[in-house]
Amino acid sequence: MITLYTMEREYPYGTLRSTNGSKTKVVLEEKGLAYRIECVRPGDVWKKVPEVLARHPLGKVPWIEDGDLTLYDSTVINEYLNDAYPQPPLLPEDPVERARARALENYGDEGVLMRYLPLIWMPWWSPQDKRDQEGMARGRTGLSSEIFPFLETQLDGDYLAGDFSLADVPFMAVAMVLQVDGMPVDDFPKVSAYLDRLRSRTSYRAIDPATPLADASSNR
Ligand SMILES: N[C@@H](CCC(=O)N[C@@H](CS)C(=O)NCC(=O)O)C(=O)O
Repeated sequence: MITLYTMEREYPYGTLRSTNGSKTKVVLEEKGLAYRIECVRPGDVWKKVPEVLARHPLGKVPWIEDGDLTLYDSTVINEYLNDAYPQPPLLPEDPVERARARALENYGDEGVLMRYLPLIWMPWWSPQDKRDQEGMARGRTGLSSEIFPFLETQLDGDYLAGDFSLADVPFMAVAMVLQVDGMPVDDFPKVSAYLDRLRSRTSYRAIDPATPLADASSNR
């Protein structure tokens, strides 16, 4: 069975999960793979303790264990899962469409999950009086001034690259964060419908802030 090492914690307003760990969880769910979660203590990640660095040389989550393999980085892990467990395929067959899907995945990862989303998400893990409200506002402004206008131009169908694919996976984490944050997206009708569509997928249940830790995986 695959083990996913990630950060997840329950709060009165919902279960908060690592955005990158959630990317991998979504793919495990979409593939119908059996897996278990090992919660890594946030303090051990922030302090880069040797036990974390031994599995992830950058001292981050997620990483997975699959048999003898230990593998880190959500994008690399998701590509591995798609190669090792091909059904259902999560990338288009055509090389050009495949490359386009990967480029959009990179946009979600680098442009959103590494830039604007942490400004909004990390404060939710702290008490309200300790949250950097200005940083949160900067994160929301980044989404509404840069990311969502671009996505509006990319969303012609239900998903970013044909059927649901790895390109959509980072945006599952965006859907999760905004469900807790409540940032309005009404000015972007395609994005708003897209985020609702992502939330209606069965795999979303495993990262839904309304799903408690105890029963988050539909595959266990
Ligand atoms: N590129 C990595 C990024 C991983 C990442 O930044 N994870 C966050 C949690 S969502 C983390 O561990 N942050 C702790 C740190 O950067 O010190 C991936 O896609 O897995």
